[in-house]
Parts: sequence; C-alpha cells; structure tokens
Amino acid sequence: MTFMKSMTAAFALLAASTLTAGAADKILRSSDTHPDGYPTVEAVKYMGQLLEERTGGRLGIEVFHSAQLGQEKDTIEQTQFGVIDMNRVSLGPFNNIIEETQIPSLPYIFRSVDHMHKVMDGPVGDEILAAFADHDLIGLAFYDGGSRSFYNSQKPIKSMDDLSGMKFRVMQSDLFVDMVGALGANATPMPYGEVYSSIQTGVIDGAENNWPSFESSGHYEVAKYYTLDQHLIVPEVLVMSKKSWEALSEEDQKIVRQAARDSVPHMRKLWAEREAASEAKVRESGVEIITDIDKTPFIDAMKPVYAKYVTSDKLKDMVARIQATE
Ligand code: GTR
Repeated sequence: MTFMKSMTAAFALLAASTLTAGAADKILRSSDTHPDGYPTVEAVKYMGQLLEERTGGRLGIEVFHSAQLGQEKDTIEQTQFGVIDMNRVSLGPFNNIIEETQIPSLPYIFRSVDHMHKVMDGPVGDEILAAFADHDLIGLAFYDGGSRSFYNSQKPIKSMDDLSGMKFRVMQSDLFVDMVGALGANATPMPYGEVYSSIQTGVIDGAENNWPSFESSGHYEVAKYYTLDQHLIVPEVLVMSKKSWEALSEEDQKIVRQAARDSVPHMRKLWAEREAASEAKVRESGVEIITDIDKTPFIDAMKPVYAKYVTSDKLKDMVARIQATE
C-alpha cells in the first residue's frame, strides 16, 4: 500500500470508528501490527480500561490491531501527523529517525531480558522515551519483545558460515541491514506484512523474530528452521502523537502516562504466557529448533556495527551505562 492509500484507509476506518467506538467520551485510536489477543494488543486495551476508570469515562482507547491502519513505518508517519493518536511499535522502525533508539536495538547489547528490563526501567530508558518529543511523538512506555533469532526455509543454521550468502528480511532500519551484512548474509528491509509470501515464493530465505511473532504471523509454516542465536533483545514502545497529547489537559496527560506505565507489568505477564504457548505450538508443528550454537563469533562480528552506529559521546555514554548495569 502506498503512503497516500494507507492514509486514506486510515481516515476511512477512523471516521467509521467514531460511530461505533466504546463507552468513553473521547476515544484515542491506537495502531498495532499484531492480531487481536497478542500481548501488545491486550496491554493497550488494558491501558484503555485503566484510562476509562481513572477519568470517569472521559478517555478511552480503541486498538486497531492486525495492521488495519497500515504497516509500521507508515503508521509512525500517521502518528507524527496526528491522524493516529497512539501506536505500539518495535523500536526498529524508529532507528533511522531517532538515533537514541539505535542503542537498545544494538545486537547483543543486553545480556538477558532481565538486563533489558533494568536498563529500560531506569534513567537510560527515560532518556530514550524523552527523545521522541523532538519528532512529534510522546514516548509513553516500553513493552517486551523477547529475543529475536533467525528462521529460514532452506537449512538448519548452526554457525556463521551457514548464514553466508543467505537472504533475510529485516525491519526497515539501516542498523539491521548492517547487522545481517556483518554476519555474511544479505538483508532485505521490508514491511512485516510482506514476509510470509516473500518466504513462500523464495524472494527471501527467511527472517528473524521472537517466538510469539514467528508463531502468530504463520512464518513458522513456511520457515522450518529456527536457530536460537538471540541476536536482538529489542524492546517495543508505546508512543502517542504530540498533537493528540497537546489536546489533553495537563491532568489527563498525567493519567495517560501513568496508565501506560501501569500496563507494563500486565504486558510482561501476558508476554511470558504467550512466549511459552507460541514455543509449544511451533515445536509441535515440527519446526527444527537449533539451540547448540556458539554465540561468540556472532558477538565478535558486531564490532564494526557498533563502530558505525555508536559515534557521538552521548551514544557511547549510553552504551557504557548499559554495559555497567548489573
Ligand atoms: C515484532 C514486533 C512488531 C514488528 C515485527 C517486525 O516482533 O512486535 O512490532 O516490528 O516484529 O519484525 O516487523
């Protein structure tokens, strides 16, 4: 879909929704690429319930799931324009526009999901959320995105040598293009919604993602090899359009921010449950899972990527603080 077409589709859907929206007086429209029931979708709905309760029904949220408003890159632009009020996206599609978002998107920057939580719940996370304000957006909260690993339709990948020359889809981020290149493979940036058919028709050999996305997208039906190299633990983010934000009273802004924060523990619980369920479903379907993989060469190969993207003192300092976080 072209940007103009997706804008038109978004307007049409939003106009229709104002007639049928939920109980609150003012409904904030929120976009998500994932299907109904996915942890991110459910977490934003939960935030909407908190908002309705805490504003006595003045404010609520309607989640447009399943990429109804378009693919992530387009919906981010629509959110900046104020056509969409809220958006739940990966940090990846922000990498080319907000340099701070590159830091938690660096391969192997986090030692574990716990480490990621400590960093993103602390001052570094707050600084990254604040950086959205220079781009017509308000950063509200971070959600979980597990760890991302490579899957493909061709063969079991057990080492970097096996990746050589293969073609993988990445999110639309130069950093991820370079990450795949540094591993000796070729990256094709493309919207999430095009990945299934691109694997099926052999345009690409595979992609990379976490258990819930690998499962809910159906990619596991066409990519039968999943190698748990866990190169990324990239958080997801919930943002609001600055335009929509500025239309709220100061009191309501505080309520929105707090409700977003309060949705995080709920999201983490849903995430843990869905990760286990998705893993079970994928394993049951007969996908070959490769776990005995030495990550050291993968980590070493990322040095030029860090050198290219961690350039300013500000970004270097962020990396140092993340590495020093126990
Ligand atoms: C998922 C993430 C989505 C989207 C997708 C992708 O894990 O939750 O927001 O970024 O990956 O690969 O495009």
